[in-house]
Amino acid sequence: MKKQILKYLIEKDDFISGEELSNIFNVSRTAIWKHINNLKKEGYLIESVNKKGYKLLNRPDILDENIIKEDLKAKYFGKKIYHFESLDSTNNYIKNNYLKLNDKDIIIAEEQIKGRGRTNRYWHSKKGEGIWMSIYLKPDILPFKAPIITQLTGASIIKALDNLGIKTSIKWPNDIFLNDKKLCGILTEMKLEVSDLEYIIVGIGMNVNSIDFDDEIKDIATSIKAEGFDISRVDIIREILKEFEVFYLDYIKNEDKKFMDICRKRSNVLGNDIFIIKNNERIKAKAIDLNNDGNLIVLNEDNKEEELFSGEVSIRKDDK
Ligand code: BTX
Repeated sequence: MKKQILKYLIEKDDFISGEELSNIFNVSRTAIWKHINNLKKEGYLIESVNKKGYKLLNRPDILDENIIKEDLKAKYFGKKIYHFESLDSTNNYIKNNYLKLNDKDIIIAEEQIKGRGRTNRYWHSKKGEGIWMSIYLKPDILPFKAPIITQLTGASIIKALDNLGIKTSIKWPNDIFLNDKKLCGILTEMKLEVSDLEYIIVGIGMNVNSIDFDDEIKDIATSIKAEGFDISRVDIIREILKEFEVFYLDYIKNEDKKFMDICRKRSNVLGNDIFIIKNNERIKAKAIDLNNDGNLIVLNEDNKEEELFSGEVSIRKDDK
């Protein structure tokens, strides 16, 4: 009921009397008043004027489904958004509930208690400080075509932030950097049923409002705000969903991979000396290209070309 009243206030964008609301929702005016008070406690700024009623003036920076949808340009992604105050991990939520979810559903949490990166590394996801979001996908593609969706997502994020005036780069295959620090990570997971693809989960973790980072990451991490930009999480999510939708549908329908051009152009490893981390070994190499399968081509120490598959290795920049 509270959410419906809120939706109504958002759409109305003007005063509406308690009486009118009580007629619409078929409850007493006192019940309406209680819901309005609860919304105020959550941070919604609602003006109450005698004889005129209630008007929504301002909303808190929360990632509510209705707020995101209000000016969403994506047609399919964002149709259904599940928003939680707290989850262990938005990727885990999908794993545990996928039978109840539909293709393209979005899961967002204000905080994650056990946010995960690759190989189960901890992903810091404090309350209200970032975008902790997962997209549930059930495309009709062969499993080997799924991993490149990490880079498709990376290109969407780069484009989304470009639209908002923030120029980022991508560290192959799954990290977005801003001013040489890690802004965002992508964790793509999939489930196979025998040899068929059951689903893909694309998890996106982006630091937006964080200023104080925990010791473990304070030298390597940054946020939109820490770099001097004042952009709401809602606006960033809308842009990401819009750009992701274009690349994703083109890829699934036509195998179009033009997103790889962005990954190449905005790579912060191509042309650089790197270390390849494989089975606890650290091997020096030079990153020279990114092919259309999303694999990194390197020159190893014997000057031989080698193709690196994103699922199998991770890389470090030479100076890190
Ligand atoms: P990754 O394995 O590339 O990066 C993990 C590493 O990044 C950590 O070991 C740590 O050094 C560093 N790190 C941890 N937290 C942060 C942070 N907030 N900002 C910058 N650096 C950090 C990257 O994995 C993929 C992360 C995906 C996170 C999303 S959030 C929504 C979804 N749910 C979930 O559990 N994971 C994904």
